[in-house]
Amino acid sequence: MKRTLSLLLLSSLTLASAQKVATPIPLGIAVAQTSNTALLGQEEVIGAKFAEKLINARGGVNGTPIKLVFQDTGGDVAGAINAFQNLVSKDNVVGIVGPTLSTQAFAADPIADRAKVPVLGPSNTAKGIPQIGDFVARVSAPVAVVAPNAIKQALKLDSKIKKVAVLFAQDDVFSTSETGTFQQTAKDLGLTVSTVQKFQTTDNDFTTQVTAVLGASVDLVIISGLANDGGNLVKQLRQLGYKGLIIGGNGLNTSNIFPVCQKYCDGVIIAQAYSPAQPSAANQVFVKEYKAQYKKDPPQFAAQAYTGVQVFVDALKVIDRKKKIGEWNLSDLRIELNKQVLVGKYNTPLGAISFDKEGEVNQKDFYVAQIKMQDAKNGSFVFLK
Ligand code: 1QQ
Repeated sequence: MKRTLSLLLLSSLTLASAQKVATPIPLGIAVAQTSNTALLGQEEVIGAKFAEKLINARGGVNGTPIKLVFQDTGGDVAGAINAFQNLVSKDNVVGIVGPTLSTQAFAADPIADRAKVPVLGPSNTAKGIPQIGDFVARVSAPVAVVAPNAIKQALKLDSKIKKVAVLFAQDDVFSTSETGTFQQTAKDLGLTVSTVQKFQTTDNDFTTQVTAVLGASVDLVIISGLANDGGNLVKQLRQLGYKGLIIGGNGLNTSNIFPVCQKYCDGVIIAQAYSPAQPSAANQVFVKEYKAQYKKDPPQFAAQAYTGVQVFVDALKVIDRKKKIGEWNLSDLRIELNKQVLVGKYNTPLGAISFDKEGEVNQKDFYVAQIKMQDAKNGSFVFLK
């Protein structure tokens, strides 16, 4: 099995080295278009497609259009591996924006890394992602940087908070990483973590965990999970009588949880790596055009996926000025693209960003939003000061 895989990889590498880059320039998008993870991935599809449209309307890569190649990862590791293998060996993309989850990234990114295909994680926020390999970077700031802002904001809203309950999905790498940050931050801010409860992303019934939370009489509940499980947990906490503040992690960071927790989503606090109010010219143009098309503000995952595509395109433009993209061998271009991504500076919807040597994003501005539900179906993320 291993041998067949490496033979396959070898033959695709040999092919790639002989092969020119196609026109339009193929760029891979490997995110969750199906499964519960699509609650998160859907916004990435929208953001990436929107980037393709805007970028090509402005001349693509110095006159050469790009073409996104989508491979659905689904919500699991096997789906992500399959999507990455297709993009690397069949679709001959120059780079990959994906996957949706950190859990998937730890399994699939090494495939691209070994084949020397640059990867930009659009939403992988667990500790250790850029360290997967030389060809792996991310535009999604890590939980260590983003998550603490939510607790600080909760304390601004209620300075009397003392006792905290923490819940996390133990089968998800991101959730496990994020809860570590949440628990450490709570302690650093002088709060007592009264109970730590575990669940699975596949769970639907949280009676056991909610009972423990209620028994601990806490003033703040912090949830690290994904959209469907996280949304159901919020709903059941409220239905069983929890009245205090709730912080949701990045896995709940989408209006797609509204149909899950409905009116009970109201008041949930979520830290943000993106704000529509970010004042850069790049963001203001992005917001204006996004609103014209979708009649609402862009959400974080759309902005991050857009940024992933933009970073690849900006880097391709620099390379193209030295030697036309169509004249490169695919395997050489992939290596050059990885180098250029890491040294460039980008004016994006996330503000001005760059990368450190390992591929970690350097980003300045972070935010916190609170969900406001108008009724059981309609709501919005209100950014807090
Ligand atoms: C990760 C995440 C996800 C919850 C975002 C879609 O941050 O898996 O790292």
